Amino acid sequence: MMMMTQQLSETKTHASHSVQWYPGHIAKWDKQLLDALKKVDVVIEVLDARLPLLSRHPELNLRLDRKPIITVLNKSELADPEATEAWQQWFKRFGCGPTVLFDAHHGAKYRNKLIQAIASAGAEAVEKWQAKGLKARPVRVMVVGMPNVGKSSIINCLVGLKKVKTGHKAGVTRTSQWIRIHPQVDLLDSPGIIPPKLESDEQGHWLALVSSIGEAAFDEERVGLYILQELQQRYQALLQQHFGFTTESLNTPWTLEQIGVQKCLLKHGGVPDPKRAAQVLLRDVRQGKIGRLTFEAPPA
Ligand SMILES: Nc1nc2c(ncn2[C@@H]2O[C@H](COP(=O)(O)OP(=O)(O)OP(=O)(O)O)[C@@H](O)[C@H]2O)c(=O)[nH]1
Ligand SMILES: [Mg+2]
Repeated sequence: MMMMTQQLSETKTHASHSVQWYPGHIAKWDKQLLDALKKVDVVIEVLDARLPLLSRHPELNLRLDRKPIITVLNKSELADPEATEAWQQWFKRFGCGPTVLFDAHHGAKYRNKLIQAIASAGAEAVEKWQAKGLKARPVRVMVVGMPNVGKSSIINCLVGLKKVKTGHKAGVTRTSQWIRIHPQVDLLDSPGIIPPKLESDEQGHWLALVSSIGEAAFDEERVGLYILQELQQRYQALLQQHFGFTTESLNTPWTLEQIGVQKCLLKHGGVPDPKRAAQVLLRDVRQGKIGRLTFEAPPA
């Protein structure tokens, strides 16, 4: 968290309680986003199904000017199914349009549903276009979302070919391009957007966990310890099983050193290595090795 903290304190001198984290090309994209939004009929916002609200652009809806929005809950195969059900109900009540579950690693299964959702969301725009006597054109759609939520992977599923560069780190996509995904649908790939305001370091920790914040911007040990103790409260049995914690330790907050001991991640002299423990924890949570986990619950 060192770089992030540095940046946070710098920003705090300008606006107290306002935490900003803005890598160069993502900051630039904000203007590009506004320009691109004007060119499309439908917007697909990709969220991480494990962190739906924190991975949502807080102001996107305001900028849409009543354009239809489709919310895609991606990486749904990694999320807790019960929590996902609760989130779907929540989006039905408080969302801005249809919600589509997605798993871009098995995109063929989900592709048609998303294409259908785009077609029905865009139908009104196409009708208006034709009513004006204009030549028919495909529905124009763009994909937006925070870094690493799976935008490019979803586009690859829609296109059916691996045309768009994907990656496991934040900020892989740096330019935009139109892609015809269906005879009647043109799709614009877009770089990820990071929420311009992080209210707290804790939000930064969760975003670091899902790799929406680049590795260089956070301290693995700090994030790891926070995540470990939060997940202890929500998924204690799964973590206990995965790391072999003893039942006596259930009532005290777990530490990275305990993971170090259990997984033999030791430094010289045989003392547990908290940094390597944090790396193992974050990797295992990210990859779903501990189980299907969701990191936030719908607001009451
Ligand atoms: N498990 C799982 N991993 C996924 C899914 N979708 C994408 N990923 C992985 O998440 C990482 C990021 O995917 P990208 O498609 O590059 O994400 P992006 O939103 O385009 O990222 P940026 O271009 O950095 O903004 C890659 O390692 C993908 O393989 C999914 O549904 N399930
Ligand atoms: Mg991308």
